[in-house]
Amino acid sequence: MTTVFDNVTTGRPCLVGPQAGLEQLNDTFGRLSAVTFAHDTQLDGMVAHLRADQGHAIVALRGAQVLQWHPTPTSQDVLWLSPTAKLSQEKPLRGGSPICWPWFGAHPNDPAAPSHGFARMAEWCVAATTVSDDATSLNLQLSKANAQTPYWHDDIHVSYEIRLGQTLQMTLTVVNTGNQALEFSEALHTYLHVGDIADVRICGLENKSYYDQVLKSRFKATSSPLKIEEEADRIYHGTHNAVRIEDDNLKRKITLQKEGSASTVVWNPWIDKAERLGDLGPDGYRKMLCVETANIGEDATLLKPGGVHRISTTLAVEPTKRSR
Ligand code: TA6
Repeated sequence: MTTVFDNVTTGRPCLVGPQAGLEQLNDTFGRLSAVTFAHDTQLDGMVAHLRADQGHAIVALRGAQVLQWHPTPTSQDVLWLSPTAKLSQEKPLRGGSPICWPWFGAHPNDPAAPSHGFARMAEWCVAATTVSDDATSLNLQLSKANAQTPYWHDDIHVSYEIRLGQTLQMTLTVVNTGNQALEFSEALHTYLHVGDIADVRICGLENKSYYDQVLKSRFKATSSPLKIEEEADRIYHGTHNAVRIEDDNLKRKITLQKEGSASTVVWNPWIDKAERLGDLGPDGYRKMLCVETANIGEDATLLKPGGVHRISTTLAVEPTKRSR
């Protein structure tokens, strides 16, 4: 059995899913029922199943994309996933929490470059899995197998840790081992599952200024929690605080804590854009809401030689009593 050493910096086996195969992944990184690797027939791709106490999360190895999170066996999924999601398709999977890196939206100079960077379609390798009393973690690294992209830097090391416990924590770490600074924008583009967007309030962005990507202008939010009643595509700058999503339909509130992030994106395509996108399913826009931990544009990161940058999202869910 050959071990595929993908990331020479650590010297540890960093197994790239498709090349390593399920048997080697499970032999090397499987952790009984806490971490198993499998081919998901519905998604038609390789995924990791993480289990801890009551929680269960599913992570696609392609793009290191968290796809599902059930905090308890009976809870509704906290993340929304397109009903047409297929890992075998040569297009980003809509849903879960894709990683947008090292740019957000269109590339600033290259119209041929993929939207939201190359990381979410890239090969990631499995570097470590750990199980403790309170959490199960999966550590993935951007694989050298992507070196063919013109935006690859041999001396920039990108890793991603998914930590499943009472909460779900997703942390992107970028290390600059070279002698040139690197500037990048990024987002942990989390699609939250809501019962009905009409019954949702977004708290924590009151009175904050934002750039409206639909109206192409800057505005200041009101002093009331945000309700989505039309297409919303907002980039709030200078926001480091947590955001709380109150869902009266599913009778729960989701708290999204951020670290290392100064931008917060709120997106719902609404009716017309959802139809144009074509992969949200019937009335899918009513069931999803993106709240994204980001550093975009004026909040972009400049990582100097020897620098380490971390950005993370931590999701927590609590039931609420509020009736619809
Ligand atoms: O985060 C909001 C946004 O930039 C929207 O403008 C919309 O394009 C969304 O991301 C989805 O982008 P994608 O490339 O995944 O379809």
